[in-house]
Amino acid sequence: MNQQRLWSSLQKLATFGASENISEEGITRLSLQKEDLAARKYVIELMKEAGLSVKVDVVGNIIGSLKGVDQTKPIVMTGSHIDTVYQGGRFDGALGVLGAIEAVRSIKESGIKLQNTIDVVSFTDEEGTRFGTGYIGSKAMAGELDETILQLRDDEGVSYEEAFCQAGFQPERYKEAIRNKEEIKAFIEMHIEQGKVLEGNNLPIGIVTSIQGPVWMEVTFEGHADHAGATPMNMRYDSGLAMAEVMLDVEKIATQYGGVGTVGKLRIEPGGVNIIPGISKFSIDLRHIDKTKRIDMVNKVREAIHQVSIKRGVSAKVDVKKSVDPKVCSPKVMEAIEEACHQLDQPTMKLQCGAGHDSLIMANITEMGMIFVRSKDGISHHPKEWTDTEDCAIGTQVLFNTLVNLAQ
Ligand code: HGY
Ligand code: MN
Ligand code: MN
Ligand code: MN
Repeated sequence: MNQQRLWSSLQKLATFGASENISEEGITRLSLQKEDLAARKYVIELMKEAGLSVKVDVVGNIIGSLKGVDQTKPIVMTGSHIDTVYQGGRFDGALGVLGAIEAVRSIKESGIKLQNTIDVVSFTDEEGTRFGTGYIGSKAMAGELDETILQLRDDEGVSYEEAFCQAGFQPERYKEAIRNKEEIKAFIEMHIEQGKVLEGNNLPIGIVTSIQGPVWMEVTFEGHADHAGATPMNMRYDSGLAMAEVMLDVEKIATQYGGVGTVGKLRIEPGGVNIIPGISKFSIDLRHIDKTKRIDMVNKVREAIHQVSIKRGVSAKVDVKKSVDPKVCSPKVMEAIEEACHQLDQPTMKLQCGAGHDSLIMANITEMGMIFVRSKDGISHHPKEWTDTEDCAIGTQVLFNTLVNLAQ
């Protein structure tokens, strides 16, 4: 495993979508936008340099294969994503794609002959930042993509379908991206932890036991835009105050259930200083590691939305944009990762995962496991996201051994 080669590929990938002042404004590389398309070309180049046979499927998943000795055996798959959030960091997703390319390239260079083929995948649109849903590439592979997704529009009004076609993909043929269960033996994703647990335990590597499931809702309150000066307080239908109340309800309910709740994206129309908000549109991201509690949280938040709409005389519309159940990682894959750490004399620990990943979807069609790599100060979805080069290298070496353990 060549640490320098990995590190320079991570720094090069970070340039695609980097703002001038990257340390303050980070990287914005939204799915299917020009920065993402340029980054995709770079990833394909890296896969070819690594000696992998590369194909891109109808929804833009980039798949680099290292052929195994026995083509009749199911493949071992590893990968992550290269799209980012707004003003994101250098490592979220990127480490799981570039680290996988480096691990498989090193396996090839080492001369080890593996029985099973290894596929390295860079999934399309994991984050969902641009079109408000996410996990598109993994959902297409798992047969969970439905065509309503293709009509979603970004903030500029561009539909997913248009964006796919402009990028040269064939979204209407999305069913061709489906991989059946039998052809995949296991899926492993290496990812930065994006939390503080590994750092708190002074460990570079963790083995994920389970992953929280996210629900994303888009709520629209419609009241009456009116004059801010001439309308008495008791004669208003203020959609902005309705939104404000529900934001606090989300915090209260998530805290009460021991889950997490976030309102990260919001918009008021018409949006003038002296106009009472007519329409307020906002996102709600709710997560819990326990499926039943997550359902209860969602129901409580829906009830809160309903109560506030009655109290304030505003109409409410709730669209669920994403709902993925929490997942437990495969003991078999966890064992392979643990064996890899043992082979490398690498102390590790088991931990839960708060963030969502393509692994949540891949768990629906195969044995899934995740390798976590330490995040500095637990920061992520932020320009200051950081993982030391040594930790990236250790994570990649653990992935190397895990892949060999599963595919030999
Ligand atoms: O939302 C998440 O947890 C991930 O970053 N997509
Ligand atoms: Mn992310
Ligand atoms: Mn990620
Ligand atoms: Mn309330």
